[in-house]
This record gives sequence, structure tokens and C-alpha cells, in this order.
Amino acid sequence: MDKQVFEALSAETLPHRLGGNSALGEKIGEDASHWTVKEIGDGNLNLVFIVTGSKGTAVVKQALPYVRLVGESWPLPLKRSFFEYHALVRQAARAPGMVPEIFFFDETQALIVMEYLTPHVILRRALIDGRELPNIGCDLGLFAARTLFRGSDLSMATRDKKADLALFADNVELCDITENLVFSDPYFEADLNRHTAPQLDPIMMELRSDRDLKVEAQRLKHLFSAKAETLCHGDLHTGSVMVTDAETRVIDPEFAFYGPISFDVGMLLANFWMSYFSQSGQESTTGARDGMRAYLLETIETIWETFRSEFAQLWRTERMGILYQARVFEDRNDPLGAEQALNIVIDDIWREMLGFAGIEIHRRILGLAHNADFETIADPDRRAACESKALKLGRHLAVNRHRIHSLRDIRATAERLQKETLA
Ligand code: SR1
Ligand code: MG
Repeated sequence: MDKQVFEALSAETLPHRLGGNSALGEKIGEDASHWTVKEIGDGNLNLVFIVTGSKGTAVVKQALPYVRLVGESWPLPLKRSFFEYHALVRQAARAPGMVPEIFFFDETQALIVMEYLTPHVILRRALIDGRELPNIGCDLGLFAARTLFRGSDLSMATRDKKADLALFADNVELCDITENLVFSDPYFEADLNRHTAPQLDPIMMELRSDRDLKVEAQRLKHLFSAKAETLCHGDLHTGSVMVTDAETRVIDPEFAFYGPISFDVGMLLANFWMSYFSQSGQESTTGARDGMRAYLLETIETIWETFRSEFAQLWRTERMGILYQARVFEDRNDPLGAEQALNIVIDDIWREMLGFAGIEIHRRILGLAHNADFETIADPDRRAACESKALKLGRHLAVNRHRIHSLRDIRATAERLQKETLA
């Protein structure tokens, strides 16, 4: 094999191609003739293989030079694998134990060999099945606070932060996907859009002609592109999390970029609100998922509260960067300066986070890349009823974000919308 030329793997070629790889051999057993390979990639972009040998199992993830969801007509650079690898390395250091261990990275072949997580399942799948996982609220709140705080000028040496900013600035094409699919396409007749039709036609038209909403979506896009505050995961939804009852791991940071602290948090919470509204399409009898719905709203509160308190803790103990320097607030007559600044920073994150959550909900229902939460509801009337309520919450979050002060208020709005679904 010419190692300088990219070649996509297949289940058949993988043992021959990676048979001499010592990092993989060490983990799963050297004798490639005994390896079994299963391709499980059902994501939008990449190939994912589970490779089992005499000693164990590992995952081989390989980028393709195009968007798998669409096909070869949409080229996408292999370098996203490089950004995923570098993001995983940083996340492992900033939030230990929360991402899969990396065994090997090959830049030319755009492949990462990593830990096989078992018996973990994708969080989105677990939520669709109605599983209440006890730890995810705390785990995800901690992951967000630790990675987002520690990747920013609040924590990093400014030289290191600027070097990373330059490194990840080259993830142009993946940012371009988000810039278009998330912030713009849902709000006009973009080619790749799709929705549950004709049921959602009226609300889609209403949202597309909603001036306040479109202005907010563009303000949020402006924040996304201009506020290079921290290293974001970039695609932190429930499909990027693997879980057991005891463990939570975050995967797939190929969309990593320097952006607003609020972005990951907003994307994540949006996916829990969508799960909330999708439950009535998944339940066997009306009300069967009431407990699950309550669990989801509580989990949203736990994620945010954990994020907020961990962020505050890091602010008080690890604020070594160039921002809000302790020495500026050392005045003994006014010891509360740093706390006042912290409150303002958290308030900004809160308002931005709500906006990002709102538009993430819209794009998953009106844009190209939909969620299995809704897509697995076979009856289109039932699906549209769920989606329509989610769209309304999304609009409320995006447009009213400066006037929403607590998750209790959002909970009341979500529960009111949910009851309308049942009416
Ligand atoms: C063309 S890629 C569509 C979506 O899949 C990824 O998971 C991201 O969410 C992206 O927006
Ligand atoms: Mg992904």
C-alpha cells in the first residue's frame, strides 16, 4: 500500500491494511488473520469499524473525502480527522475519563484507532428507548464546564491559546456546514432542506417569514463566527455521547472549532428538549412516558446547574489566563469584583446558550440533518405533532432569550406545549 495516498478501508481490506499496525495489534492481538471486522458507521460523515482479535476489540474510524449522508457530490476534506484527533487529545486532558482513549492516528489515511466502548450505547438511542440514565446530567455538565473553561483565555497561557486558535481555524469546511445547515438553511428554501410535509408546511412558512427569528438566527451566526472564545466540541448532541448506567463518554469532535462557550451547551440542551417532545411519538399509550418526560426536564436542569457551578468553581480556582486576572480584583475593600464579573459572564453564556438551542431545534426539523428521535416516529401526523411543538419552543428560546431568566420558566412553556400536543 502506498502510504502517501488515501484509500478508504472496507471490512474486507482492513485486516490486510492494518495488520502490521503495532498499536492496534497490541490492543486486539497481532494475528490479523483472526480479526473480525464489522462496519457500523451510521453517522452522516464517516466509516466506523469494530475490529475484534484474539486479545480484544478496538474501533477504527476513517473519514471519507465526501459527506456520506449526501454522497460524492459533496466533497469534504479528510483533514477533519486531524481536528477530531487534536480535539480528543485536548478533551482527554481537560475532562479526564470523558472521551475514548486514542491508540493511534494516521493523518494521511484520516483514521483514528480508539477504545471500543462496551456495553455503551448512543445516548440518543437510549433516550428513544425511554431509558433514564442516572449520571448523564452531572457528567455532561462537568464535561462542558471543564473543556470549555480550560480551552479558553480564562485558563490557557495566551500563547498556547492563540496557537490552538490558529490550528483549529483551518477546520473551515466543517464550520461551513454548521454556518449553513444550522444558521441559515432552515430559514429559506435551501436545496437540501426537508421536513414532514404537508403537516409542517404552515409552521415552516410562518418561521421563514418571522423577521425577529431570522434576525436572531443571524446574530447567533455572527457570534458563532466571531466569538472565538474556547475550543468547542462543535457537534455536541445526544448522538455524540455514549452511555451505560454508570458511565458517560463524549465522542466525535470533528467539528471542533474556536467559538462561544455557550455553543456546545446550547446544542446539547436542544437535543434534550427535542427528546422531550419526541417522547409522545414513542410512547405505547398516552402518558406512558410521563416519567421519562419529567426525567428529561430534570436532566436539562442538572446539566445547566452542574455546568454553572463547575464553571464557577474553575473560575475561583483555575483562572490563570489573561482574562479577569485575580490581581485586578485584589482590592481588599471590594473582594466581590471577580464574583460580579463571573455572574456577568455566566449571564452572557445563558442568553447565548438559549439562542443556540432554539436554532438547533429548528435545523433538526427543517434542515438537512434530522434526529432519529423524530425520524423513528413512523406515523407522519404523530411525528409532525411532536416536531411542531419543538419548533415553537425553539422559536421562543431564540427570540425571547434576553427575557427568559430560568429553566423553571422554560419547563412551564415546554409542559404547556406538550399538553397542547395531547389536546
Ligand atoms: C452534512 S453533515 C450534517 C450534520 O451531521 C453532523 O453530525 C453535524 O451535526 C452536521 O450538521
Ligand atoms: Mg458526528
